[in-house]
Amino acid sequence: MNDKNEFPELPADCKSQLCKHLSKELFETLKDKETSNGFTLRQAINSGVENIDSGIGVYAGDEESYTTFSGLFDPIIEEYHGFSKEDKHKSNLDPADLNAPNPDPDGDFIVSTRIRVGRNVADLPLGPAISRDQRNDIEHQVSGALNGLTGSLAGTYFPLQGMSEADSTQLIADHFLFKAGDRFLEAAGLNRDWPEGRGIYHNDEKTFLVWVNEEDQLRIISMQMGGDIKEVFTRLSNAISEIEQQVPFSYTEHLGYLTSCPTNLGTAMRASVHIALPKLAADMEVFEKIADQYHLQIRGIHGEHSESEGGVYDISNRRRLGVTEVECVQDMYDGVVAMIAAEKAL
Ligand code: ADP
Ligand code: ILO
Repeated sequence: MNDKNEFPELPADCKSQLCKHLSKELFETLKDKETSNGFTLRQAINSGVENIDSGIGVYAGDEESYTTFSGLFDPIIEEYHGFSKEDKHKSNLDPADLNAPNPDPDGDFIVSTRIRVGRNVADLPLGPAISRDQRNDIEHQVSGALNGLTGSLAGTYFPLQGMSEADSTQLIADHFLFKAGDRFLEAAGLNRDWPEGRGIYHNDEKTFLVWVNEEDQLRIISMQMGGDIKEVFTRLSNAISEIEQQVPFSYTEHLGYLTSCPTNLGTAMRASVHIALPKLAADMEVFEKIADQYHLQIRGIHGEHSESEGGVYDISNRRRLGVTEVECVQDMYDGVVAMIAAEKAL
């Protein structure tokens, strides 16, 4: 590890957004700045410096990071979301505006559907710069609000601290819980004091879940088996408005909902299906072409940076900022319809 005040020499074949946009000159301009929470450029880039296989490589410690280090964040945001400094974010969580009849009513292709949003509590630092006490206070506040939910959203909060290894392993394998020890989050300072302050809330059916104090302070999740995307979105939209009445979220006109990773800004929404497309996946070039056309990302089924299993892929919207929540889900829906048609034609 080089001296943290020196420009990090990254390998020439490094493909991350950090490597692309952090010149030595820019580093020199930003290296002595810090936000009012004491967050520095070196902290913002540490994940990408320690993990040279990062796609992005930077994290914000607070709202101010996005302005203090705008020389680095703005071009990354522009390239990832196609969103410029002058643009304003927009929001629409109304399920009535979504056109998404089940694209696979017989269940031949879609295994499950999941839509999540990230949220962070207003007027507090984001995870990379938060203190242990602040994190624990958030857990207290958020779990209290969640425990007050009623009807189909009613459930139980399970702190990670004290959870048995067998329970957490099962929850992770079943795609409900986040993994421990992610090296990208570790280097971003997001795993400090682990597992204290972290936990998961879910209803009995595990169709509504909230992750507390992972990469973002809240990840609000709606999921179920099959391809009824509209039902999943409707549940999520209701849950967000219930929680928002009790927990104020960090939001700006320009960047929408603030998140620690710039890829999640705006709607902070990732709408995905796990879908079996074995024939299409045999020709990755065609598969990726359809994904690009509908602004979609292809992931493996055990989360980001994982591989596919048995021809099943995680297909999700790539754009999150400058588009509404309805548009994010519509991107995913339209692309999935096109992929199913391509699979059937093969
Ligand atoms: P994120 O939480 O940022 O959306 P990850 O890619 O890390 O992203 O996924 C988190 C978890 O959610 C993983 O266990 C993953 O397998 C699961 N997951 C994502 N999409 C679906 C889906 N459509 N159906 C079932 N599980 C899913
Ligand atoms: N820091 C990681 C992940 C970036 C996008 N994904 C998430 C979960 N925020 C990287 O740069 O590859």
